[in-house]
Amino acid sequence: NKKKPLIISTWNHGLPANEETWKQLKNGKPTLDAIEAGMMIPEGDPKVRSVGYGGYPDREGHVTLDACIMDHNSDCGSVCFLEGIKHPISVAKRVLQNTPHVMLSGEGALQFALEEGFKKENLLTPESEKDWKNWLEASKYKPVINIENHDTISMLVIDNDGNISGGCTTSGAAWKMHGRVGDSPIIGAGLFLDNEVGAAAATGLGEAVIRTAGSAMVVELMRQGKSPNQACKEIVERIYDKHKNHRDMEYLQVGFIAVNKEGEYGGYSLRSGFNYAVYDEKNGNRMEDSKFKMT
Ligand code: SD4
Repeated sequence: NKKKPLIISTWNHGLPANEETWKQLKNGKPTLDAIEAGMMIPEGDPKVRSVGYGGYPDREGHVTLDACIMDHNSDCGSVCFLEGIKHPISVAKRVLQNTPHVMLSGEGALQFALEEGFKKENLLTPESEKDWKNWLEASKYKPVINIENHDTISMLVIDNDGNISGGCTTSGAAWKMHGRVGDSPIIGAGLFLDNEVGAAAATGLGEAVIRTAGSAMVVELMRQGKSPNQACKEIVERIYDKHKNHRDMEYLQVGFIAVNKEGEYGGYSLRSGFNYAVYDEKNGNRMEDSKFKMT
């Protein structure tokens, strides 16, 4: 297809991430390195309170990170419940490249990261610590829909060779229980791709995405011939049907982005306010608003 390369990333913080990934692809860097470099930008930005350094902690004050990466050979690397490492996407890439496994968690993921030369640092910024202490006063767990227009960053890439890869990184739901892992590091939930078909990734309330194997289902619908937009919409409708009488409904937001092998892309969310950054040769790097089911 003539539409390559193509990069699509969730939320406003997708723009600077796309910018870096595009630059690296144009410089001939390996696709996974390009994805990693792009996603490191929101991870390292303390103003982004939903990813990496400066992310909101869990209810015990721990910033615990989830990330994954997947390439066109269906090789995957993932870390979850990782503390003290600023760039979990980089550790996920090392899991893919340097271990016989797909996923490392918690202490084991940290041990691996340290062995790989990563430095342990404090990721709880004074701002996030202050917000956590404020939250503790009422201690009411009610996830915020479209949290400051960022949430998880998920990125899907069609590279110079037309191959599909993707990544996902997040500090997870603010004020989650200690040990909680969301959809973002789970291949099939927060991210899935099949290089023959396309790729999909999620943002929003991870529990709902895991319950429905969200990203894997979007890819399967594209395999059956649905467009990226149609496939994302159908899975959002399914998530709505499964949750309309569920306790999570009052704060439920989910959004998907998808690309197919032809270079078509799309997105769809349950509630309004979701957007994604798209970068291609023809139109450059820009934000697009997602279609949605309800306000
Ligand atoms: C998660 N999808 O961990 C991520 C991000 C999030 O509310 O915080 N959602 O569920």
